[in-house]
Amino acid sequence: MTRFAPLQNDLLLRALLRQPVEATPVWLMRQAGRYLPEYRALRQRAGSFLALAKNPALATEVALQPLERYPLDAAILFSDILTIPDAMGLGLFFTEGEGPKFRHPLNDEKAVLALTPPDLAQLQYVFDAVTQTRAALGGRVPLIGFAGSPWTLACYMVEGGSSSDFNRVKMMLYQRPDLMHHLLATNASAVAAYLNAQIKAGAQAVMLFDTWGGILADGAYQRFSLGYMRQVIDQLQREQDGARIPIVIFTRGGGQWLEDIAASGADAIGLDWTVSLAQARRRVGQQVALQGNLDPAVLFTPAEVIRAEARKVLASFGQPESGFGHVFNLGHGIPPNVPPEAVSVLIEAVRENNSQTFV
Ligand code: 1CP
Repeated sequence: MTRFAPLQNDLLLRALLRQPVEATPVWLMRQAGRYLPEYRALRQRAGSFLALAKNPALATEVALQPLERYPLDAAILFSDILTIPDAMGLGLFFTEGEGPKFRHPLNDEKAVLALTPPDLAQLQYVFDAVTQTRAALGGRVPLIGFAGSPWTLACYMVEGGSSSDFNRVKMMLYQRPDLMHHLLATNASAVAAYLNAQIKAGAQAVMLFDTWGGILADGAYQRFSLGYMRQVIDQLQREQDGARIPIVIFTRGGGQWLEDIAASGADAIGLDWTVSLAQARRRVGQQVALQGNLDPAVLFTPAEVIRAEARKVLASFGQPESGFGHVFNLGHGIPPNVPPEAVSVLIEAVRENNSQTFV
């Protein structure tokens, strides 16, 4: 017996598994976040982003905020990909306007070799947020859990924060591939254990964010990013309470490697806006579902442009009778200064299309 209320809207899960659906499900990467005034108010009350993310009750409240405004077909855990390196002892902190930073980045060989997967007890606040969010949803829509890819985590761990060129991490990859493989194998074990704990806590689908996979050379991508995502997938629990847990891989800038990603064992590929859904479908066939891929910049344009661009994305995937497996999303996260009304226009446009094409 499951501990949670029965799922009333399983469109997302069916679309990710390429089962028939009566409408295209829609959710948006970074749907909980700074573009919402109610998020900014809660973050101010909590004191910081990390105070929100480390408090399961507040994280639950934030995860539900976008669902109070928009008829979305999924909720996503409110957390961050950098919780894992934080729990490995790197000391995550945020400086206003500068994004994430680590107090103890991996500066030398000794630091890399000393690294071990975290004690999951250190991440209990994340698993509690999963369980509390799932319970608060009451079966309205499924809850997506997530983690960073081993490579994307390594980028932040070696650089000590974000970077414009990721030179340090690339130098390590080229000069000391042995060390890089050691780091990635450690991250892969950590990510697999972390996602399995999220699944046990109540996550109904999981997504790997490979935000920086696209900066790698062809060949290096397969060895240093995709190979380790595959290791993660191989270790994941694929069923919970009798339901299959779909896995989504999102490599930003990964358009040229779709065939390789489709063969990774993932159920779905998240696409950025640089590849058309039509082309992606021709290349991967019925192997995987596709999630995406409206350019987030469209959210800064007038309503009629948003509607037209949303229809183009839906038309690019094609009509439902020619095969299922599309989850409407953006090609990357919602930018922080998007007007919340633009998101309403977008979601309505997707819904309207549903009533016209699904009969
Ligand atoms: O309030 C704030 O100012 C903090 C902003 C913020 C938020 C809202 C950060 C810091 N993280 C998050 C939440 C978050 N991060 C979510 C859950 C919310 C949702 O999707 O609704 C998710 C899925 C992430 C994942 C994440 N964090 C990624 C992968 C996705 C992507 O956008 O590419 C990455 C790269 C991060 C690192 C990170 N954390 C925060 C920021 C600003 C960044 C990006 C830093 C950079 O640009 O390199």
